[in-house]
Amino acid sequence: MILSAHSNLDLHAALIIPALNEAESIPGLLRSLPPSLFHLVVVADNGSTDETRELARRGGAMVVTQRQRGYGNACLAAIQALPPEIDTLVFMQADCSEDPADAHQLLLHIARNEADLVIGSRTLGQPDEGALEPHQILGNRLATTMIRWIWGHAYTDLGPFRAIRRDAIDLLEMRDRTYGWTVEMQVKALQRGLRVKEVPVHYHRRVGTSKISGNWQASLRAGWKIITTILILWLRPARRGKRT
Ligand SMILES: Nc1nc2c(ncn2[C@@H]2O[C@H](COP(=O)(O)OP(=O)(O)O)[C@@H](O)[C@H]2O)c(=O)[nH]1
Ligand SMILES: [Mg+2]
Repeated sequence: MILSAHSNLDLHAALIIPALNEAESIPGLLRSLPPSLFHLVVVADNGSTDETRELARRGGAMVVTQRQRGYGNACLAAIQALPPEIDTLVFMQADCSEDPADAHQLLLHIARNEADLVIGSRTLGQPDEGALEPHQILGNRLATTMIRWIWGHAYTDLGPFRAIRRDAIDLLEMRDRTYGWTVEMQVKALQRGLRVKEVPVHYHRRVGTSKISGNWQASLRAGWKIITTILILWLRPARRGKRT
């Protein structure tokens, strides 16, 4: 759905919301979006068995469905479905843990041409108590420390709430199909010389059931994927063709 012909930042930004079984949170989230910030809202679903898609459509979003499972797959399908006038992408979770109003801060650095990728840092934003699981905090610390040792850049978070210029994400040639997506973007941005910034964002306890951090098996899988993605990008930086 076209929400506005132009955002007040003079960007044509699309909000991409990967969603898996988020019927509890999607309607409220879509209602809470700032009225003129996004040119287009895309809900990227692959495999929801609840009413996520229907509720997203009813809430005014464009729904992209993708047969192949995985967080990265959903993001890639959403990007492929974007109309040509979109120049900036914002990724946000579907679970109301992030504050859509913070997207303005993310986009500001892009609109001012100060950054190509802006990460919403939950660490800098002092998350609500219990919003981040202890193993998430630890895993984030481990991953960001590895990135600092290898590439010399001190990220404070791998938070999924972020904004990126469309030409920048094209340059990154994103490949990851699952939970290595966020770290792949951050590492490749350093490898390919993009201007990266972080801004503090709010972080709340989610609405509905967690698919990753609230499930120990999924957490282990995601953690392993993040660490191996970092190591592979370090050891084989030119590996572009193979999809993971
Ligand atoms: N389309 C799609 N979305 C996913 C998938 N896995 C997680 N998500 C969404 O990605 C976001 C992050 O997942 P979430 O369960 O909140 O993980 P947590 O924040 O670590 O607890 C949420 O909006 C999920 O609905 C997936 O396989 N496909
Ligand atoms: Mg979440």
